[in-house]
Amino acid sequence: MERTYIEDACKKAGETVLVKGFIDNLRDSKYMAFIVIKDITGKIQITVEKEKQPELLDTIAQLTGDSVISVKGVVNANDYVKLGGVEIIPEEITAESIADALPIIRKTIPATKKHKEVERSSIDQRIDYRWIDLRTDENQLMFKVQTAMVAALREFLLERKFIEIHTPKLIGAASESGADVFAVDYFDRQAYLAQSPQFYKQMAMAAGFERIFESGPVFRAEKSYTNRHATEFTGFDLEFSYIDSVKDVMKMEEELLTYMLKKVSEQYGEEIKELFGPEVIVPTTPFPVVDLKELYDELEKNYGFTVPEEEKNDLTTEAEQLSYKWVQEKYGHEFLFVTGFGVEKRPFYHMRDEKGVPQGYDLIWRGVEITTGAQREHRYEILKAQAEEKGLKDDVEFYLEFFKYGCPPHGGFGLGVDRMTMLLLNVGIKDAMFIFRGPNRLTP
Ligand code: AMO
Repeated sequence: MERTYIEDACKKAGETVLVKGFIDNLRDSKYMAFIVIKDITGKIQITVEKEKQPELLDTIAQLTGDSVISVKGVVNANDYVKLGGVEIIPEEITAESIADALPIIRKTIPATKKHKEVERSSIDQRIDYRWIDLRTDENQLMFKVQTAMVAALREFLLERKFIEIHTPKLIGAASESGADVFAVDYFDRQAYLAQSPQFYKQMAMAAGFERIFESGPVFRAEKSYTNRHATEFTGFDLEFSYIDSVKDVMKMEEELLTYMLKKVSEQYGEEIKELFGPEVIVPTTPFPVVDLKELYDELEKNYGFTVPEEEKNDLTTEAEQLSYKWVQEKYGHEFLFVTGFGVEKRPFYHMRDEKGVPQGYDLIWRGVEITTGAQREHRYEILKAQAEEKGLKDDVEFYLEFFKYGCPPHGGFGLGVDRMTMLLLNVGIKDAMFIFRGPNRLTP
């Protein structure tokens, strides 16, 4: 017999179905056994009246929480069943895999008259057994939401003539900063893990692709122990040609994110609210924009927040967080474009205006940076001089070649997929990643 997904089985009252999944809950009492079985689409109760079905008792006695079972039985509509008013009266139960007692507590178990509260395991303990942790409704929803998020981004771009590319992750030179790069042995040479598809996104512009995007792994050798840094994360990067200024890049990004949030809200808004709490807010366009200097002035004026003058060429973490309060109060918005960063804080490939200001931005969502974007310098001589000014020469020679044989003006940005997931659901980055990678974490 063919397997039926549980969400479909729930609609088949009166029919015999075969369902398969993990045991989500098990209550085995003297006369009755109630087994809640869960697959990726939902949960359903299996109700056993023991007297009527003595042939099932041996199997039921072996079962433990999280064991995997197959159940063949008749779907029965029953208003007394709390879980959706439907149950399965089994004919056969097969134990496919019996689970040992679980090594982690996935959710706090509230105190009862007889037992004290059992505290939830820490995120690090849960990551040790991530596959068990990932079985929760919350975690499974998280990855369905992430799928919808990335699918919406892709959909938006495909409709606008973007081409999807896949660039190498083993590279010969650092693109962002030499300090944060992982070196790996590459036969008799040294290679690096890509910190960004930056150089290759731009190569695609020189190749006349006009509009490209890539979703892929990004590696950063940063010893950061924050709730928003990982040493490997998923980047969603795009680049497009024939722009007039960085404003075109910002416009593309705000339209892209608005589209994505609308899709996520329609598909999962209610479930997200129910399981994680936050509302999915579809933003209005245009997003607010502020110059870095003006932002520091505003933060000082409104909240008495100050930083030393020499730090005002970059956005500090505290300022980033506080900017959320400000943008909400001033614009009733969750997003904020920040422009006007100092040359010394931006990569050499950002185009600069006549005053030398890099034509780039950071996009802050709910107080956390999710993007860096910019118009790029596509004029060979200027780009070469900017690279030299940053002390980069031989390493970027191959990249500079991209601009020697014709290259349109272009720009683009990079989004952190894990950061977006984390901010959307109000969890930490370790929770938001399938498996987190940090300075102390290389397994599982
Ligand atoms: P940037 O270095 O700002 O820009 O990275 C782009 C986005 O990637 C995410 N991100 C991270 N996420 C998790 N852990 C980290 N350690 C981490 N570092 C960055 C953030 C960030 O905004 N080449 C440019 C992009 C471009 O100009 O197109 C770049 O890599 O969400």
